[in-house]
Amino acid sequence: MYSVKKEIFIDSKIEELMIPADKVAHVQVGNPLEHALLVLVKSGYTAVPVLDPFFKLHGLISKTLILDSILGNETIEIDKISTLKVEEAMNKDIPRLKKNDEFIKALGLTINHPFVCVEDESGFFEGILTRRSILKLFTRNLNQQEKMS
Ligand code: 4BW
Repeated sequence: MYSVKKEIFIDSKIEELMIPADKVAHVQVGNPLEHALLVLVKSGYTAVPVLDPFFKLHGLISKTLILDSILGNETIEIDKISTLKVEEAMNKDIPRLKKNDEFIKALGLTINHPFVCVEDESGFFEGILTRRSILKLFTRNLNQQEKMS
């Protein structure tokens, strides 16, 4: 029987687990929703971070939020997709992490969020921590125990 060692909670560093900003697909606050939808469809992701031109983190945008914002009473108002801006549809109320936050905080946040944005002290975007990288960490740890037994 294998168990998760407590060291994993102490030694795991958000900085080492996160995907750095330059590898994260993102859109900008002023982009039309049409552009955001293209980025989401082409990248294959459900949601991506929203930044400003200085790389400050503002929120996230998802395919669902885009569809919701162009939904009329009984029709989809497709013209809105080129006039509405990302900042009008994005979710601003998102969880945020700092690189030096404790791993246990990140673990808790990824229960309800597939990824959590990491920002510096001034709110500049540094990357994302995904549920995948946390699951990989636990799987690697359990596999190591299996090899050693
Ligand atoms: O294009 C993909 N490549 C790979 N390798 N895996 C993918 C890709 N698209 C989806 N996946 C897998 C991942 O396991 O499906 C999961 C759910 O994707 P999502 O949420 O619903 O688009 C992925 O899980 P994850 O790696 O833990 O990522 C969680 C969420 O983080 C994704 C997406 O919203 C965001 N994300 C991940 N990598 C990203 C990213 N957003 C922008 N840029 C990235 N590089």
